[in-house]
Amino acid sequence: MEEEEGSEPDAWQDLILFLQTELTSEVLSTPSHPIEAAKTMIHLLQTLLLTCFAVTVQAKIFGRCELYHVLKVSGLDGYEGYSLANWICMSFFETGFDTEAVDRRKDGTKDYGIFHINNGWWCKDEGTLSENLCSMSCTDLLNTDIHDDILCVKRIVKDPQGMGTWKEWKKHCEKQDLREWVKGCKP
Ligand SMILES: [Ca+2]
Repeated sequence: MEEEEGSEPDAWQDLILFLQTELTSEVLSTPSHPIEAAKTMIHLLQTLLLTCFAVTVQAKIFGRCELYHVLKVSGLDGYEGYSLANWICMSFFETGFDTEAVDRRKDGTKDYGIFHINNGWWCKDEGTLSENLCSMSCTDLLNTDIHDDILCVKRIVKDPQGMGTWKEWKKHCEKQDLREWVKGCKP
C-alpha cells in the first residue's frame, strides 16, 4: 500500500531507534569466540523478527462478529434507522473489515479506514483541503481503535443521503436480506 501515513512512522522510528541501541550494545560486547559470535547474531536476528512482528500487528482486520460487538456496544444498532447488519455489510464491501484501508477516488480524494471515510469532507490529512466535519486527523482512522471512526460515521449518516453515501452499501446491501451478516454473532 502507498500509505506511509498513519501511526506507522512512529512505530518504524521506534524500531530503528531500538535496533540502533541494540546493535551498538551488541557490537561493543561481541565475543571473540566464533560460536559465541554466532549465538549473538542469532539473538539479534530473533530480536529483529520479534520487533518487526510487533510493528506489523498494529494493522487489524476485524472478524465479522467481533465488529458486530464493537458496533453494538457503541450504540450503532438502529442508529438513524440502520441495523447492525447494514454497517457490517457496508464495511465488508468497502474495505473487507480492514482498519488500514486507504483508497484513492477518481476525484483525487482518499477514503480512510474500516469504514472508508473520505478526506474531502470528514477528516483532515496533509495536502488536502477538507471540511473536516468529524474534526479529526485521517490517520486516526487507520489504527486499531475504531471508536473514533464510529463517532464519525454517526455524524456522516445524519446527512440526508444516510448510508447512501457509501457506494458499496448501495450496490450490495441496500434493500437486501442482510440476516447472514449477523448470523451466529451472540447478542
Ligand atoms: Ca481510529
